[in-house]
Amino acid sequence: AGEYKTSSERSFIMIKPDGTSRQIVGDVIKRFEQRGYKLVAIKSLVPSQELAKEHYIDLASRPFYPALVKYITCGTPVIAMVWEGKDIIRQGRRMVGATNPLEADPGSIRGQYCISVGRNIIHASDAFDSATKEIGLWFDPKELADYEPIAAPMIT
Ligand code: RTP
Repeated sequence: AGEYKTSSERSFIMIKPDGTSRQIVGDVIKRFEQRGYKLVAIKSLVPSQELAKEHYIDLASRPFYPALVKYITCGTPVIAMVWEGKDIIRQGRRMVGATNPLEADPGSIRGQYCISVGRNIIHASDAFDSATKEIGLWFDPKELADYEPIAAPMIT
């Protein structure tokens, strides 16, 4: 839903507690970097109940909502990130893979690392509107870097 931006499009990508435990943080970052995306914010935190509930507010009426909030706030940190670049919202969803690991492409992150919908290791915004909301929820504007990558290597 909503409009898609091009090169400055941003998405909220979060490694969930089971992803942190499984030590896939480096691989996830590497996949997005090597695909060509720019990391504009990253932090490790244990989300409060309030934050987790608000993040998943659209699912509040679903039977699994309490368990979902408990999982996200279990005490193991999540890795909250903002990635930027062409089509990052749609590409991020493809790279993460389908919600149900049984339907996740084997080359996707979920398809490679998990087997259970209730422990599906990573989140990616599903639309422009949710990306905007989630970035605002998890990050202060000051935490988002606006930069042009410098040419490397530098001689001096
Ligand atoms: P996410 O928001 O985490 O990226 O997941 P999604 O859009 O692919 O899927 P969504 O339908 O929004 O569900 C959010 C998360 O809720 C958990 N879930 N558990 N036990 C269940 O049946 C069930 N269904 C969904 C998953 O962690 C899912 O990612």
